[in-house]
Amino acid sequence: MKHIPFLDSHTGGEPTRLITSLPFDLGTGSVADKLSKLKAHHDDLRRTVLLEPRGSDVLVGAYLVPSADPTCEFGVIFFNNVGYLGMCGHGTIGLIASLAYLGKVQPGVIRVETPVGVVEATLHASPFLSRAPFGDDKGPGVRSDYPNKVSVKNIPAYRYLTHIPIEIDGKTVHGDVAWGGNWFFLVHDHGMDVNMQNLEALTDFAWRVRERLTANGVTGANGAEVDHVELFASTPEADSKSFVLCPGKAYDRSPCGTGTSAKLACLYGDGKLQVGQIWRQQSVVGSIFEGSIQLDGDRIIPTITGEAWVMSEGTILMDERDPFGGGIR
Ligand code: PYC
Repeated sequence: MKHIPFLDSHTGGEPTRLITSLPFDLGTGSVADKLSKLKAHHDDLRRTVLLEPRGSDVLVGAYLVPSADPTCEFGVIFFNNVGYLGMCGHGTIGLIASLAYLGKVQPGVIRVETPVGVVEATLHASPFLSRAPFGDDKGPGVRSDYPNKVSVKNIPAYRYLTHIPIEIDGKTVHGDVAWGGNWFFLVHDHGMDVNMQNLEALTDFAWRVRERLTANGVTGANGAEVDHVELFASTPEADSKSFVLCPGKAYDRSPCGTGTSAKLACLYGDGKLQVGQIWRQQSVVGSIFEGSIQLDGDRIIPTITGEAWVMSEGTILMDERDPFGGGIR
């Protein structure tokens, strides 16, 4: 029987399952090299950690790995129910808050190597947008004083394609293709209600948009699959509200850090966002990320701020006899 410790957090409602120590060696290469080895030799662990009956489609996983970049303190590889992510904004916020809970980081700047580049997280000393819903005392032996507000300076983001038409049920909608650490299709003229009562219809619509993108050959740079779809709406509570469908058909409960980065790139491209201006992006469940930009040539460097809460910690038990212990596939 193998034992693998985990720590679960959520960032604006979206969970991150952190694995701080892997049961195999991924060598000394870059985090991108480590990801290649994971894909080639150890994908079973991703399924074991995230799939039912132990996990669920909603979970995003994070492997903490050594960084090869000497300026970084950590490396991280994010994964989901169907594969691996380039970067993950909510996951990075969850990672840093979890490391703070574990006493492995202090408030300040923490550089993290991801498969798509280095991100710079700032762990703030004080709480942020809301208080923990269960009050200060979360039970015996559980620290409730760890800092949990994190800003993530992401890799450069940019818009790749503008106003691409897609036909769904005889109606044409338009979207932009943008990179924010993953590839997104951002749609505004969908006419759907973006709220919790409409989740099934939103999921169905966004999934069909994704299928159409594939059918129409709409890709990101170098033929990359556009595997995240964002539907935007207005809200009195923030600058924008969004429903984000992830590659494995689960929707993001957070406003999506990489998706908000892609959104900021499009806003900047449209002249609707200035350097230093704060953009408040709300998720379909009501959580909020704050975003702002700096410039890097024709790309933007987004910074996304949110807060994460640790929820549970435990040990994954891998019993070789269990027919579903490696996940229901
Ligand atoms: O926050 O970047 C993000 C993210 C990607 C997929 C789920 N969350």
